[in-house]
Amino acid sequence: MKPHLFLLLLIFSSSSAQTPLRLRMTEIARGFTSPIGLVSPADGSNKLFVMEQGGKVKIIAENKVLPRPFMDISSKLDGLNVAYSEKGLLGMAFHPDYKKNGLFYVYYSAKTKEKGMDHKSVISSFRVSPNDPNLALLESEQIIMEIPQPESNHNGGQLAFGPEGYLYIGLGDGGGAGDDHGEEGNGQNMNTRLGKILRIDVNHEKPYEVPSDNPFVNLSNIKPEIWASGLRNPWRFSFDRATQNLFCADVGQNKYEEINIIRKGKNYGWRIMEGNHCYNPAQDCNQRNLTLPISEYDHTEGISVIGGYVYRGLEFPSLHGYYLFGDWNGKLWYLEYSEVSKEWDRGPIFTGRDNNEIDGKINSFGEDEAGNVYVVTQKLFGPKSPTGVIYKLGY
Ligand SMILES: [Ca+2]
Repeated sequence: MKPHLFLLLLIFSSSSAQTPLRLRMTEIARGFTSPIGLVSPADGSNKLFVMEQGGKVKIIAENKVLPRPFMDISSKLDGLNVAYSEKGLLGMAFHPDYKKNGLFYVYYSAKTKEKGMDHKSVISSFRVSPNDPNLALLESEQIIMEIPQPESNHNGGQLAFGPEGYLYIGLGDGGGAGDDHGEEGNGQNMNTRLGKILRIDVNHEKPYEVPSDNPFVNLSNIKPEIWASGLRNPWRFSFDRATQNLFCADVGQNKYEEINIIRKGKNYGWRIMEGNHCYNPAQDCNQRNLTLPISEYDHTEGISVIGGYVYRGLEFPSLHGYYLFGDWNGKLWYLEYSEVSKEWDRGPIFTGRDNNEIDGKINSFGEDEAGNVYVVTQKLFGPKSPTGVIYKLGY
């Protein structure tokens, strides 16, 4: 082969498929039952808190799971079978001043008596015991927000504090399929908090206040808590510590999974669009004022996108700027911003197997105080199936 032809082929092949990222998954702890998240209190303790869907929060300290849970709110939950339910304890975030005020926030699914509703989403604050840093005070609960849920699925569940200290909450479209509640569905209905990312200020005596710089304050028929709209099931989102970009993985309907960068007041398209494609109507949909994802893949590759983190840890500087994420089916990917194309390119993450799939399902990702990124996995599902394993990602 002539050298210049070989060079041409090389250029062609490198532009059509992103280079695999070869990382190592180091097991940190195992034995969790339906683990659905991992958060750090960022208090200098290096402890990790693992949420189990059934209502327990367990502490990993020095790579060991403490025998007594930090918290158990299973009695507060609406009935669920963790083998298939999307309800339960779904999210948790520590207050930025947790070390001083002991406050943290959880998102869970509770029973409701409201007619026509399946359950309600509850966002509450709790306090850690002043006498025991490894024990939450259940009686300290203050309910911040309750949102009626018409169906059992698509509940979102992510909680995260933004760099400015406000609390962001991810809510799905109310569930069922195709967002068929009401005339236009919930994602596009600005008079419901379903299908949105909310932004609230919890640093006040009353449960919460709406920040005055939210995009839709003082408008009739628009919920002022809304930060962004048009989402289907924003199961996991995170802030990039360096750029403060809010990366949100929105789980798709039948065909497309997507990653978005969430900006103030933007509409991310659901149910008009699924990813970059018209959904309802299926053709010639009106895309005006809609913000398209930075990346999508179809259901030949995955089934439910699981949002991760932009790596900003100190341990692996060459990983900086990579958005690490996956799919529930066990596949791991990265996104990398190209200064040339001004787009985010997606490539596979290999972790020892001959493909980018792990041995198990991916439920969530987590990040510790130092910026290390963790994968929250599970092999078998069921109320008594402690097959959850937490891995750290790195070289
Ligand atoms: Ca979208």
